[in-house]
Amino acid sequence: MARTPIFLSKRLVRFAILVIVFLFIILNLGSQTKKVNVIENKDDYRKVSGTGTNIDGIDKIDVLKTVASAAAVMADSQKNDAKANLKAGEAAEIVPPKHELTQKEKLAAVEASIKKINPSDTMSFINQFQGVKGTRPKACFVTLVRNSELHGLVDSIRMVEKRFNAQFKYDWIFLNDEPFTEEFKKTVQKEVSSTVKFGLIPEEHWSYPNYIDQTKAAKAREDMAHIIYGSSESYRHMCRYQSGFFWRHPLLDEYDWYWRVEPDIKLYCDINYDVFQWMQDHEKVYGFTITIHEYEDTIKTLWKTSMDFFKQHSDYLAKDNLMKFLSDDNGKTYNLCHFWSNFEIANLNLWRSPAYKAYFDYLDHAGGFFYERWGDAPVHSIAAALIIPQDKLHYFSDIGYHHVPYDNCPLDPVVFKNNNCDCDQGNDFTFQSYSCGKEYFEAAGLEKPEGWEKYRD
Ligand SMILES: Nc1nc2c(ncn2[C@@H]2O[C@H](COP(=O)(O)OP(=O)(O)OP(=O)(O)O)[C@@H](O)[C@H]2O)c(=O)[nH]1
Ligand SMILES: [Mg+2]
Repeated sequence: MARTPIFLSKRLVRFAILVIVFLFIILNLGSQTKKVNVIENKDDYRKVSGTGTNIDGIDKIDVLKTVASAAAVMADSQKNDAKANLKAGEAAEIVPPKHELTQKEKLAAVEASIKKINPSDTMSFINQFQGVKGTRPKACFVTLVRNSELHGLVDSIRMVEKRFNAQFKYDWIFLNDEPFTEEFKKTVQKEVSSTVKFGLIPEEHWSYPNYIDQTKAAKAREDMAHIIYGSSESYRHMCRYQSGFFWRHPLLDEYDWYWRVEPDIKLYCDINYDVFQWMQDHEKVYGFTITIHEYEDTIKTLWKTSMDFFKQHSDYLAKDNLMKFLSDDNGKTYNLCHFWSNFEIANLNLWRSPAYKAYFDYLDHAGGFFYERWGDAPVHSIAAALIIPQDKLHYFSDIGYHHVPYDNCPLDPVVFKNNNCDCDQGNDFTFQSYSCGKEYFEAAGLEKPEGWEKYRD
């Protein structure tokens, strides 16, 4: 009889320990979930990822630490979980419980899946992220802009909202090499009907890499003062950024598609269908509205440098590429044709591909963004025309578009009428001789619209 109370109290102590362990696990799991949510919540993700280093007072390193400590808490709680099971005598062996992947495990899974594909085949790289047909694509607008361009930007936003986004509501990301002013942010937020995100560009994406000779770059700017933007330093950083970095901004990580919009552009017609969905469902990669010839003086060595790269990496060339659009002599010389990149509706994974990253890196080391004035338009165009098959490119003949001083005005009378176009077909640039529309139609084997010659100047 005297033993019973001791036995009972031992059982009570064991029970109390179990309750404490159980509570500990619950609390740990609770705190872990909360921390992970901090970066999974869209608004907080915006705060965290805005600059790559620091935005709105939150340091990215802190976030990584949060992820790491959340993973540690998770691992601890799993150990405790297993221990608790054993204590309760319910499990004969320790079976790790199912859990959400940690950040490290997620990265390892992505790396493993990349290794499985052929890294030189850009389409197979892009396809692994391809959304299911009919589902809404992960897409956004992206605008690189200065605070001083607010007025022209509002005009552009109003056009895009009226003609497209009021109906389709895609997020809009604004990027700047300087912090946006409160006035800028407030005004833009009022104009955009969907989620708006503001990002500061990390300094390492908008400065001289250590392999650039800045004295040589300064001399080049002096020598090129007679060329448009030839003396501008910021224009060169802008072109390099649009070529090699905007798609690396953390704010774009969650998207597969973007539509580039600049201040002071116009959309002349209604767009009654979801262009991102159309691109995704038709398995297109790069869409444009205007083609044009480049100023030769700005890209004196771009073609030679590009061809040197592709000679060393011929495996990056797509089989059915669009070399004919770029060159009239099978690659020997550049005919200066390119897609005008102030408008682009494209798949971000094109630029994230091993081929494009290696190409950009090669160009960047050659120095022409600073020693000449290489534009992002010919750089994007040469890559898009060569590393993906030609049927992955799409000319949006139905999107009425204006960037000073040229128009894409739909020539098809049905499109013009049905989409309420507000432009002068006589001004359409597509088949004028300074454009490269004729070259594009011929290289891609497309039939030119009836009467196209009458638009040629
Ligand atoms: N934040 C920032 N944005 C810039 C800078 N320079 C250009 N941009 C943006 O980059 C895009 C391209 O610049 P633009 O000046 O339009 O270049 P462009 O289209 O070749 O020349 P334009 O014919 O003058 O329009 C635009 O969206 C600009 O707002 C800069 O120094 N800082
Ligand atoms: Mg512009």
